[in-house]
Amino acid sequence: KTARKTRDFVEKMRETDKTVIFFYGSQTGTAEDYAARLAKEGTQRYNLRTMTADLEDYDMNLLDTLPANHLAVFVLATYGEGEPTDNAAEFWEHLVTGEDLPEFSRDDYEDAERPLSDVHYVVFGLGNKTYEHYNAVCRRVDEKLTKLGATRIGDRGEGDDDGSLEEDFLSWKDDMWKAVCDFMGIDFFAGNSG
Ligand code: FMN
Repeated sequence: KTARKTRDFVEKMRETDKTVIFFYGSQTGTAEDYAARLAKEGTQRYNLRTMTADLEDYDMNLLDTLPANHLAVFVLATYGEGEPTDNAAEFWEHLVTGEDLPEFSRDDYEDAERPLSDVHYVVFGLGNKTYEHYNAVCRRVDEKLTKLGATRIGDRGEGDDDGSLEEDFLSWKDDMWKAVCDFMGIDFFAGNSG
């Protein structure tokens, strides 16, 4: 008999005492690697309790149940004609290309048009400027999350795999950590003193 893994990431965060979850949409592993690096840096540098999560392993219609003092980070690659990776396809359909107002799980919203109004998120996209739909997945996810009432922490980051992906990532993430520390109420400079 095998143990069944929960698809409820909020329950998993509660059970394992995590407050920041790094979701990745990745085909060949780059976004997954970036998510892992960010999660590790958050723990080692800023003492945050982090975990990574493959988007296809969890029920993303529970996003509305993420506590307001927690954070969801999305690290998302774009493929094809501005399409998501296979592991992000269900999330993409639910959030972006599905019905006008995606269904979430709670039934006690103050504003039914803004079901994600307690949710705080960070987004970084991986793409390549030689493609027409540059970083379309992170852009449309960002736009939709905001439209549904969620609050982005810091600026959206975008990396260009045509040459500057790693530099784009590195130059984005320090300001991102500053914004995340402000949001989480922790001292950014303490993590950068050594
Ligand atoms: N990047 C874009 O911005 N837009 C695209 O439409 C796009 N299509 C791609 C199609 C293919 C077949 C490949 C190999 C890459 C494409 N990219 C596109 C670039 C990838 O998003 C980029 O290489 C990314 O770093 C891959 O991340 P991953 O290793 O996590 O899958």
